[in-house]
Amino acid sequence: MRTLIVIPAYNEELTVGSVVALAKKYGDVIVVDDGSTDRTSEIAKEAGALVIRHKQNLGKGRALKTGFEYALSRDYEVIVTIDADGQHNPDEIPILVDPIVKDKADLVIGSRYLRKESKKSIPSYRRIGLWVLNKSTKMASNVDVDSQSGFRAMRRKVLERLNLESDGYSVESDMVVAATENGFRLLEVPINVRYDVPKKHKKNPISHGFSVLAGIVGLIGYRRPLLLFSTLSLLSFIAAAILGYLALEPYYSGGNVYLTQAIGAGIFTIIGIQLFVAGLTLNVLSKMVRE
Ligand SMILES: Nc1nc2c(ncn2[C@@H]2O[C@H](COP(=O)(O)OP(=O)(O)O)[C@@H](O)[C@H]2O)c(=O)[nH]1
Ligand SMILES: [Mg+2]
Repeated sequence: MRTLIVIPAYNEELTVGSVVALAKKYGDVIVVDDGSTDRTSEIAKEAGALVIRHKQNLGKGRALKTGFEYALSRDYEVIVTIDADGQHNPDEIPILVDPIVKDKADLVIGSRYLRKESKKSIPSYRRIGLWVLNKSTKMASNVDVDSQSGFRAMRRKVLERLNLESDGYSVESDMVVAATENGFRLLEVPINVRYDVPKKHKKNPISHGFSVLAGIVGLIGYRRPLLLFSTLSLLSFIAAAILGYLALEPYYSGGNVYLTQAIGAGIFTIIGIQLFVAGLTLNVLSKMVRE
């Protein structure tokens, strides 16, 4: 099957060359240089990739979209995505493509969790963040996968149906949600991820984690509004209950009601009700939109 390997790259001159050189064995290679200020484009071309360059940095999501548009404009049947920073091993591309060729899956995700050794290699502070992101992706999609892995293979028809909203890193979760929603078959296969590369993460893990989480919460709000809003509403009611208790407790022990706490309890009750109503409304709307 005709395969296109899409490599999003932002300032990866140290590693993109070897990734391209190794990936070339398994299909045509396109590097989407997302406004790098180093020699990413030059080295990628030299190594044998087709290069499309964004004039400025638009984010990983947009870079992948550029690559996907190219794939759809040609007759590629399988599209692989792999990171340019050398964390993934291009020689594992056939492991991802195989289930598609054998018609066992439409979207294959390279997972760090299926093998003990590769799971252990994830630094522990990252593991916590990844757990949160995986669980919230699960809330949006109902599937529990290595939602942040950028090493994937997919059938052309998956791309034809995807309408990705995410520009940044939450694109990885977005793809999982959109694929399950369209009824595509998802499969995870074990891969290895290296953590001894020169520039393994381009963003600070905390702000990166929160921005991905914000993107995923947006996805949950869009796909499953009732779930998101009833959770928020429940939190409001809990806050109201705690404040209500603090307001009345002094009264029952012989003093006055604490007014500030009582007002707070009232406000959180109202917010809770409003959130719940908003959830119900959006739920109906999102169902209508999808029908
Ligand atoms: N096109 C593009 N690629 C990016 C951007 N940020 C990161 N990447 C690429 O996306 C891949 C994964 O990024 P990385 O920071 O290593 O993510 P992490 O390993 O999940 O922390 C690498 O190949 C990067 O070059 C960006 O703004 N635009
Ligand atoms: Mg990386």
